[in-house]
Amino acid sequence: MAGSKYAYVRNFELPDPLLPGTFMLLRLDGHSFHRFSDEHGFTKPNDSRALELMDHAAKDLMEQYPDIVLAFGESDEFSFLLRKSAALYNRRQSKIVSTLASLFTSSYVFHWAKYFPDCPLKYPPSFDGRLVLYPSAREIRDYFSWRQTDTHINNLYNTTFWALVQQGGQNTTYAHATLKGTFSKDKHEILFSRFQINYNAIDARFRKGSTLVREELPEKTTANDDGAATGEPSDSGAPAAVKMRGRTKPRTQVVVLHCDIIKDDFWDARPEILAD
Ligand SMILES: Nc1nc2c(ncn2[C@@H]2O[C@H](COP(=O)(O)OP(=O)(O)OP(=O)(O)O)[C@@H](O)[C@H]2O)c(=O)[nH]1
Ligand SMILES: [Mg+2]
Repeated sequence: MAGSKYAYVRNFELPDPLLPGTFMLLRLDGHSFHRFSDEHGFTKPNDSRALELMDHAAKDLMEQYPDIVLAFGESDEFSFLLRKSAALYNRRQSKIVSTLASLFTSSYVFHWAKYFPDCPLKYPPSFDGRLVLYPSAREIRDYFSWRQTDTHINNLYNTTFWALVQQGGQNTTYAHATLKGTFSKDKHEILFSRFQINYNAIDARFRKGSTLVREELPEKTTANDDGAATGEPSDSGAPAAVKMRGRTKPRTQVVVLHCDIIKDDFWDARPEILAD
């Protein structure tokens, strides 16, 4: 089909394929959430409503994109791991990053009122996205350890900082000065001796972030005449079992955990996450 004389401009659109057979790691991060959290009155240091809303948007993404095998979120960011063999959008980088960032953002806005019933959105939030390729399981393990260590460092600092301000009556400048040069054990000590806070007893959501994985649902399906599963969707809205190429895939649902993902236990229990 002959194009118009203008159609040559299409030739300037360059392909941006991602290397095959590599893990894709997509990280989304709230744009200027320092301001957004202020304007919407997020509680300090952690706002459970805001964190649960982030989890909800991440869950929507995992339910829409089966190639996402793991997600980890803290503060205003979420990381998504896509399996090595993912063929999503022919592995076109901009298509993947822009579509997933867009769905996450619209989901965040879509569910906003459920989590902030008394606080209408003042302006539309946005999230940036970046995609990095990693060649092996080692980098993926280290990536998630990096993010969860960041969660720990930030949360310990913020928890101690806001205890000094909110309960200790220090102004923010003074609280920063109090914490300057302190080690982890010093912050634990300040929390415990001055404010009777046992850091390890703080909600695991704040200390460990949110980890989203797929878990198999207990068998609830009945076989019809040709052996195909006819399970009803569960209450959680998880998809029913699907018969593919002669075998029935187990029904799964996305669950939110607040657990350690640095040590081996989490990964040993879920070898499918790093499988091809
Ligand atoms: N009060 C409160 N603030 C939060 C919470 N979660 C995230 N934030 C805010 O969001 C910011 C996230 O950090 P960054 O992503 O580094 O900062 P940013 O302002 O979003 O800037 P860019 O990402 O570079 O656009 C934090 O510094 C906090 O100000 C929360 O639970 N409570
Ligand atoms: Mg941000």
